[in-house]
Amino acid sequence: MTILRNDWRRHEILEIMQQPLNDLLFTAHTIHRQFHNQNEIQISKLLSIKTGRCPEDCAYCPQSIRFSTGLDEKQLMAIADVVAEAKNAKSSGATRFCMGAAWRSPKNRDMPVLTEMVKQVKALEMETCMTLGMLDQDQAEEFASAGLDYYNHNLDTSPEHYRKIITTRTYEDRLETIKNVQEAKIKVCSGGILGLGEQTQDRASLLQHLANLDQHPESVPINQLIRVKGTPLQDNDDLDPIEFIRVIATARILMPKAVVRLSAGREQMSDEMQAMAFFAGANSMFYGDKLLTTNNPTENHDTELLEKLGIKAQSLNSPTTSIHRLEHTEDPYPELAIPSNTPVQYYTPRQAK
Ligand code: SAM
Ligand code: DTB
Ligand code: SF4
Repeated sequence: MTILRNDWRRHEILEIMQQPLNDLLFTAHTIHRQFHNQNEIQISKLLSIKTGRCPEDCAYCPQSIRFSTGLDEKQLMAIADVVAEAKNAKSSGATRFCMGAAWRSPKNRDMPVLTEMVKQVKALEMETCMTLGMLDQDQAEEFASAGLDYYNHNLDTSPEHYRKIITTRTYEDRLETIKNVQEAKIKVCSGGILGLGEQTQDRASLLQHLANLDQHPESVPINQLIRVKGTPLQDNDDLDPIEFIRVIATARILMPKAVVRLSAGREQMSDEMQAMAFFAGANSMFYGDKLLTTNNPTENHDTELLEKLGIKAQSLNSPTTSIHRLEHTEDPYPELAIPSNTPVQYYTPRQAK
């Protein structure tokens, strides 16, 4: 077993994900400490720069034009307003500003405004991230020239389950955008959502597709579905928190260098569950009372939580942002590897109610 693999088989991932929880957490946390500062967390702030009326049909999303969710729709924001929000985010401790738009893909006529936003937010000495839907190669290059640091484009779930969730764009379309972003040398932020009615196999498959990209994403957001009234998934079953933690820990093991983000859904999580996610390898989160259109825990709550856990917000240029010490592909912890001839004790996860 080598460290930075991108040839993971589904059964190997299932073996990792379904081993006894204490073993899984121990391995994940050991790897976490080797690649990251376990007491630091990267803080991003989200802003919806264009809200609602999206032509896509993502069944989880409150911004699709096809569902009545009572959303306050908003046209593309002016550059100055976005920059003002970014300044606020910086003063509240965020190091990255993530701008999201409810689009299938950005129109070429909007590119000058979007690239100017990137330049002006970057001028505040913040990292920039955008999530605007599909990007073609030219658009990715334009963003790279403007200095965009990250592009968020999620695979969301397994290819098989994906077809039940989104019909207006394919899994291959998503992989194509990720390829365009990587070729433009923009860092990739790509992850998924749990709670879409998927099975354990689908979760393993999502992680397999992320970890088997030519290059692992630099950032892997793991979202818990926020069940928004009016969307087709509003009545989905609760997700078992332990199953969620298993995915975080497995992502940490498969993609040791990636920053794993405990993303949407924290408002519905207990402090204990979040603490366990940080132990399992999550080391980023969105800060601020709002995500794009839904609520996030209050800043007060998060400040108290981080204080209780002794976790500090990472600053840009802190030595821990470049702690990627292990550049080789040798396995530095062979004792933790699961020998291929070890009979694996499966257990059947309780079906979430
Ligand atoms: N429109 C762009 C796109 O879909 O690529 C960017 C914005 S979109 C809101 C970004 C991501 O937010 C989605 O890929 C999905 O993973 C996540 N998301 C959207 N609605 C969510 C919900 N109700 N619960 C959890 N995550 C959600
Ligand atoms: C990601 O994976 N999660 C964030 C970010 N990337 C853009 C978005 C979460 C959105 C949650 C629903 C909402 O607030 O509209
Ligand atoms: Fe549109 Fe993105 Fe929402 Fe899908 S997730 S409906 S593409 S805003």
